[in-house]
Amino acid sequence: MKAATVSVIGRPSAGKSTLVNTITGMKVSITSPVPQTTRNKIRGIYTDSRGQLVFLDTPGFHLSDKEINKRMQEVTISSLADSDLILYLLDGKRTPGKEEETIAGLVSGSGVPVVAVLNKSDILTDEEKENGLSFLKEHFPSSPVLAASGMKDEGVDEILIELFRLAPEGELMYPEEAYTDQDLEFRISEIIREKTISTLSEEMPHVIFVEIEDLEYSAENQHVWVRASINTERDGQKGIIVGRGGENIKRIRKESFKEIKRIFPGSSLELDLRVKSEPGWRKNKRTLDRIFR
Ligand SMILES: Nc1nc2c(ncn2[C@@H]2O[C@H](COP(=O)(O)OP(=O)(O)OP(=O)(O)O)[C@@H](O)[C@H]2O)c(=O)[nH]1
Ligand SMILES: [Mg+2]
Repeated sequence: MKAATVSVIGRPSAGKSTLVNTITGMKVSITSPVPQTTRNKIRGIYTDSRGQLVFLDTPGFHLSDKEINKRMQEVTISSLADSDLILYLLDGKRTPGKEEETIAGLVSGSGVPVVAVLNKSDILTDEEKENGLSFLKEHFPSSPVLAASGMKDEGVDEILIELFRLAPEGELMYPEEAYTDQDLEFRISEIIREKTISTLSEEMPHVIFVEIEDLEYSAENQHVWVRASINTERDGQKGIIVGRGGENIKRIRKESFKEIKRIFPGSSLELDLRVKSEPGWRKNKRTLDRIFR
């Protein structure tokens, strides 16, 4: 039996969370077209007859001195220290620059065995493929270098073959049927955050965080009650979340409802969403401590 913890590392929007969802066959980690969606270390667990791979989906590494970015960088760097293997994803649609060089340096300098993947192969031109693969071969001369599309599930089996090949022998760390270890509150708050992000334009996703204020689950009555807040950074941003005539918040609620229901099949669900503001939260140590717990 093989068993390994695998950090999934790359720039924001490289497709890390999408790939982890494809591999586990579950919605483990939220995704969006907006960079810096993932904020925490999210475990996605894959088990088959070869053994078990515990993927750590990480926040895309973004060079920035802002407090929140530094917290996200810490999450990513601490994942490297916890891992037996690294799955490095390069977004073939973006030309590598200083940020990519920094990540490649962190990864190769960690001493952890690497599988290097050029991602989004489904939309790359031949030239982009060639450039991406030569970047990876140059930076990881002794690692397997592959091209794949996490979204289209192309080349993903080959990634698993290489990861299992490099994985150490070991016992399962989680039960065979496990696919994540996230607690219920966190999963629900992430679903609401994803649905909120998907209704917003470019910059707004970065100014929100979601908190579960109350969660009651009665297995006996098959009833779930959730009260959550969507928090913005300024008072004036609340109206954008709510939308004209409450149109936006209704959509967020409806989409969140559908997905939260999937976690509790057969139960009835009450979902109460509130929009609040917590001015300057991205610089507030106590709020950041709650988010990056
Ligand atoms: N064409 C294509 N698009 C992809 C692929 N993988 C991910 N995407 C898209 O790229 C965007 C970012 O995907 P995510 O999985 O959220 O990326 P991430 O690396 O987790 O991003 P952060 O959490 O922000 O670091 C989304 O719009 C995805 O649909 C892929 O293989 N091909
Ligand atoms: Mg992500």
